[in-house]
Amino acid sequence: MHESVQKIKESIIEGRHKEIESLVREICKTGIDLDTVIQEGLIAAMDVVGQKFGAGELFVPEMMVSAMTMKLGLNIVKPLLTGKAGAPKGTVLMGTVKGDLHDIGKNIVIMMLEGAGFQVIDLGVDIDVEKVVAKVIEIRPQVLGLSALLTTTMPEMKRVIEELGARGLRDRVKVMVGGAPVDAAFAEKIGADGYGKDAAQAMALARSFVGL
Ligand code: B1M
Repeated sequence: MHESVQKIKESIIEGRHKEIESLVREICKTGIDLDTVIQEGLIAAMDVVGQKFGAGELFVPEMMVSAMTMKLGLNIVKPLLTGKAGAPKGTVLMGTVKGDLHDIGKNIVIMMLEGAGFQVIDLGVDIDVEKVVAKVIEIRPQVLGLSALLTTTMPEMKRVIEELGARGLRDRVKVMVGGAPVDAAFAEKIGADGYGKDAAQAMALARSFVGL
C-alpha cells in the first residue's frame, strides 16, 4: 500500500484528528487516485475500528474520535470529487433511517452521487418515516436512498416503502437501500428497487434509475 495512504489509515484508527487534514491535503496534491485514498485509507480504517470495537479492544468514545477524524479527512477529499460542473442528472433524496445515527457511509455515497452529477438532498440521520414521505412529496426526487448500519434499524426501510405504497407514492420514486448489514436479499424482500453494496454501486444504480 502507498505509504501515505497507510499513514492516513493509522491516523484514523488512532484518532489523531489534529494531523489528518494535512495528511490528506498532502496526498491529494500528488495526483493519486482519490478512490484509493477513500477505499484503502478512510474506509479501510473504519473497518479496522469496527473490528476492534466488536472485539472489545476499543470503546464508543474512541470510535467517535476515529469517526470524527475520518470526517475531517473526507471533508478535504469531497470538494475535489464533486468539483465537476454540469446540469444535474437527477435528484436523489438521501437519509439514514430512524434510530440510526451512522452517517459516514451515507456521506460517501452522497459525495459519489454529487461527483456523478446528481443533485442530492441530504435529510441527515435518524429520519422518521413521516419526514421521508413528506420530503418525497415536496421534492419529487427520482431516487430515494436509505442507509442503515444497525440490524435493529433495518426494518425502518421497510416501513418507509410501505408508507410510500399506502400513500400511492411508490411508483413515483425508485428506492435504493444500503449500509453494512443490508444485502440484496433484504432489499428484495422489503420491495426496494435496488441495493448498493458500496458507494460505487449506489452511484451506478442511481444512474440506471434515471436511464444513464
Ligand atoms: Co456504530 N456500530 N454504533 N458507531 N459503528 C457499527 C455499525 C457496528 C457494526 C460496530 C460493531 O459492533 N462491530 C455495530 C452494529 C451492530 C449491529 O447492528 N449488528 C454498532 C453499534 C452497536 C453502535 C452503537 C449501538 C454502540 C453503542 O452505543 N453501544 C451506537 C448506535 C448509535 C445509533 O446509531 N443509534 C453506535 C454509534 C456509533 C458512533 C456514533 C460512535 C459512530 C458513528 C459516527 C457517524 O457515523 N457519524 C459509529 C461507528 C463509526 C461505527 C463503525 C465502527 C463504522 C461505521 C462506518 O462509518 N463505516 C461500525 C463498524 C463497521 O461498520 N465496520 C459500527 C465506514 C463506512 C464508509 O462504511 O457505513 O458501511 P458503511 O458505508 C458503506 C456501505 O455500507 C455503503 O456505502 C458506504 C461506502 O462504501 N452504504 C450504502 C452505506 N449506506 C448506503 C446507502 C446506499 C448504498 C450504499 O443507498 C442508499
